[in-house]
This record gives sequence, structure tokens and C-alpha cells, in this order.
Amino acid sequence: MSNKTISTQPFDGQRPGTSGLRKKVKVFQSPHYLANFVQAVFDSIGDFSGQTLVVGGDGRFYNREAIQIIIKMAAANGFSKVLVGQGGILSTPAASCIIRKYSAYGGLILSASHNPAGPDEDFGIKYNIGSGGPAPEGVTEAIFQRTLDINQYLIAECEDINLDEQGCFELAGIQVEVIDAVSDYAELMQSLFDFDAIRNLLADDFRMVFDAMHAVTGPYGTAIIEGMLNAPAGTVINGEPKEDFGGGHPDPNLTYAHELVDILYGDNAPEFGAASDGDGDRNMILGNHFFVTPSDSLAVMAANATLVPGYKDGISGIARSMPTSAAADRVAEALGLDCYETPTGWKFFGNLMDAGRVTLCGEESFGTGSDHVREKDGLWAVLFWLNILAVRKAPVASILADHWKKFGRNYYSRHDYEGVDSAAAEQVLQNVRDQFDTLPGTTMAGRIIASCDDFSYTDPIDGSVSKNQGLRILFVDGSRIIFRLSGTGTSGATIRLYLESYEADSDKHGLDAQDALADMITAANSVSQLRQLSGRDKPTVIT
Ligand code: VG1
Ligand code: CO
Repeated sequence: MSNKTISTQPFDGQRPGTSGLRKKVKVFQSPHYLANFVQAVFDSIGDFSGQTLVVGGDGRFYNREAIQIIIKMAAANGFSKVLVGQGGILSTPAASCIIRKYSAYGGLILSASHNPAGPDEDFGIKYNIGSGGPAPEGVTEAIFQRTLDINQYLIAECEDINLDEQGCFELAGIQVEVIDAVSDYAELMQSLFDFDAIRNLLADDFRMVFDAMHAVTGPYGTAIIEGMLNAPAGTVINGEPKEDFGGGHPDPNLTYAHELVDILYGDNAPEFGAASDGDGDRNMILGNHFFVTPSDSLAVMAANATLVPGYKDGISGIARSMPTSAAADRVAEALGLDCYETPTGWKFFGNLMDAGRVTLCGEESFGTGSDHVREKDGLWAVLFWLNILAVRKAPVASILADHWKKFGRNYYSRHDYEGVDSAAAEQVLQNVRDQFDTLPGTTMAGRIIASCDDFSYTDPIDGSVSKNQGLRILFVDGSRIIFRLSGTGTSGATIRLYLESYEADSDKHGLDAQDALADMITAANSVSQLRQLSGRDKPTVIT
């Protein structure tokens, strides 16, 4: 068996986005494309000779082919061992768990998260470091720079490995171990949550549905919720991972998880519903005819953390991404904890968790997690909620009503305009930026504007600075209007408009969020010309 050096061409523009590199499958299939990127990663991450690499993905189309290429390149580049999930499957949080548990040097996760899958859809790859977290910006920038001057890659010439059989195999002089994709992760969940209490809850007349959306959490949800927690068969729906995600869009929100939403808002609805996304790191939490915003979910988890065995001694602090509502800040304040505001993307939480400054982290985009791994974790959030419900024995809606009564309610919504012409999207942001000097002190939507800025973050641990992370219009009363462009799409631009206003008066906590935010929405459109420039009269997705 020998290693081959293949000459290749530099390829620019392959800058990893919010969460790794995402392109159409056809691009990844073009000659040397994936191999070039993998070599650029290996050339940028330091000395890993003799170390272990973790590899797995969300099971989407091209997952298996990509894994075979990566294993052969890992062998030729000097790793001594590759740990790969059976069938090529590893959810993003499970990969993070496995990197940490086996002290791997890092991992390559094949996923484009919730983006649609199939031969004409999306593929993605991201590198996670030894802590189990997404590569920080310094590393992704080094990878990008390397794609500009790469001229060769190394690959072992050997047979493919059988990904479906568990066990340890020798391949091109290194060890490849095909491991159970679920068991390490399930064991970690069992160490954090009161499985007996949840089992008792599920044995009562409490009913729940978990929608795996034909994506990676099918096997995890089935093994844990139905297998270990004894929920009746059929509790997990769409539990079979498919290469095209069943033609769906496994994004757990009110638009794309409509099958689950119809069940929870239908007749005879169960008490609890939840969904996860393509790679298992996101979650949506629903009660009977009730939607919990991800921002509120983080706040409720923080306020109730001591009810959960893994957090019974309290949490050290909370972090949220900038566009996430300030609901968690109010809990942090009440508990006397630090609360950090970071740019969008899970990679910004890593340093804070490593330093022990925060335990819980969250993003408005259906991401919540803790320092048990270094990724957001969909099923973990579902189990966290089940544990709270098992202890409090109250409906989801009343837990939220109590929460708002105590802390006030942060009305919140995100409006996404997907697939907008890139130049038009830039102009929308420029329109807002152009008014930064004149807006402060004026009134908009009946509120006084305090300041405007383009969010910039200085990491408190390593001092690194991340600029241009979103345009903010900040009001004196704490309300906010935020504009930013998505860094995860693969066609055109996606404009995200985030709206938030705070209501202390509990008599006014029962409004629909869109109604409560109506004049903010109108103001956001007129200040940016968003609808006119995008040619849309309404958002693609409202959360
Ligand atoms: C989106 C979300 C962000 C999340 C990212 C990755 O990014 O807004 O909060 O971290 O997706 O999530 P953007 O740049 O499109 O707004 V995942 O589940 O795709 O790893
Ligand atoms: Co995801």
C-alpha cells in the first residue's frame, strides 16, 4: 500500500462560513475539490502525527464517499487512528462528545446542517478542534489562506473501508475504528439527566412526539427516548435518516417542521413536542398549542437548571449570541451570574466554556447547549426540558407564564428573507448603516433610539476581535432592531431581521409576538427599504 501525492491547483473563495464550508453537492464532487479542502485543513492545524481524528456526518447524500476520501487522506497525512461513526453517521454533538472522550486531535464533520440534501442540494464540511468545538476564526482563516496556495494533496491508495461493520480495521498502516454512533453520547446524556424521573413522567398519561425530520437524530432519539426512557414506539417520528432527508428541509422551526406543528396545534394534542435539525445540534420545543422561542428556552433552562442533576450545583454563567433576546440576561442578573454577548456562531462560546466562565449557551436560531460538549445539542435540550417537566409537573405554557411573570417578557421575532440578490442585500444593510449618525436621539416605533452600531466582539479570553457582526439599532427601553446577513446559505443572500421589545407588565404577556412587534417591523422596513429592495412583500420564514 502506498501514499500518492496528487498535484492540484489553488482554489480561492473557499472561506468557511458561520459553520464550516457549504456548497452544492456538485461542487464537492468536482475533481479534487473535497480533497483540496481537507488537505488545506490538515496543512493548517499543527502537528497531529500519531494522533486520532474523528470523522462522521449527518448521513446526507455524498456522506459516505466523502468519508472514504477523508480516511485515506488522514492515513497519508500522518494520523495514526481514525474513529468513524457506523454507517458514516455522527450527529454534530455526538462528534463533539467523542472528540473529547477519546482525546482526539480533532474531527471532521460532514454536514450542511438543515440545508436540503440530495444530488442537487447542499453538502458541507467543518473542522472541530480537540476541545470538541468548532474551529475558531484564527484556524478557519488559516485554512482559507491555505486554499489560496495549495498545490498538492496526499492520499493513501487502498480499498474502501466497510463503514457498516463495527470494529477495528487496519488501513494503509493506520487503525480505523468503526464505532457505535449513539452509545457514547447516550451515556453522557444519562450522566446529566434524571432518567428515572423522565421514565416516570412518560409512564404517566404525559404524551410527547419527537420529530427527527428524516435526519441524523433518528437513531439517537429512538435509542434514548424510546429505548432508554421507555416512551411508546412511535414517539419518534420520521426517525429513519435518509440521504435526501425525505425531500424535506430539516430545520426545526414553525415553517419547516410543519408536521410536528400540526400535531401540537391539532385536536387531542400531546403535552410536549420537539424536533431537531439535519445534524442534530438544533432544537425546537413546543407545548400543547404553545411555541417556546429559543431565546426563552435558554432563559427557562437557566432559571430551572438546579432541578437537573448535571447542573444541580448551579451554573457558572450564561452566554448568548448577540441577536438572541435578552431574556437570559434577566435570569443571569437575578442569579448574580455573568452573561456574555457573542457574535452569531457556536465557535464564539468555546473559550468561555473552556475557561469555566459559562455553563449554558444559546442562540435564537434554535441552538442551546452547555459545557458537556462544545457544540449546541438538540437532543440534550429536549432531555433538559423533559427533566424540568418531570420535576415541575406543569404544562409548558404555564412554565413560561410563570417565567414571564417573574422576569418580564422579551417579545422577540426573527424574519428571514432567503435567496435575495446579493447586491440588493448589501444595499439593505448600507441603507441602515448610512443612518447611524442621524438616528440616535430620534423616535422610531414610539421609542427613542439610544445608539446604533455594527456589532464588534473582543474575546475576553484570547483578546481576538471579530468585527462587522450585525447592524444594531438600540433603543433606550432595551428594544432592538438588528440586521445581518446569513453566513450559511449557498444561493444568493439571506437577510435576517431580528426584533425585540421588553414588556414588564404581566397583563400584557399574552399577545402574539408579531402583533406586539408590529410597529417595530414597520419601522425596520422603512429604515432599510428591505421589502422594496428584496422584491418581497413578506419574509420567507418568520420565527
Ligand atoms: C445560522 C444561525 C446561527 C447558527 C448557524 C449554524 O447562521 O443564525 O445562529 O450558529 O446557522 O447553525 P447564519 O450565518 O445563517 O445566520 V447549524 O445548525 O447550521 O450548525
Ligand atoms: Co445544525
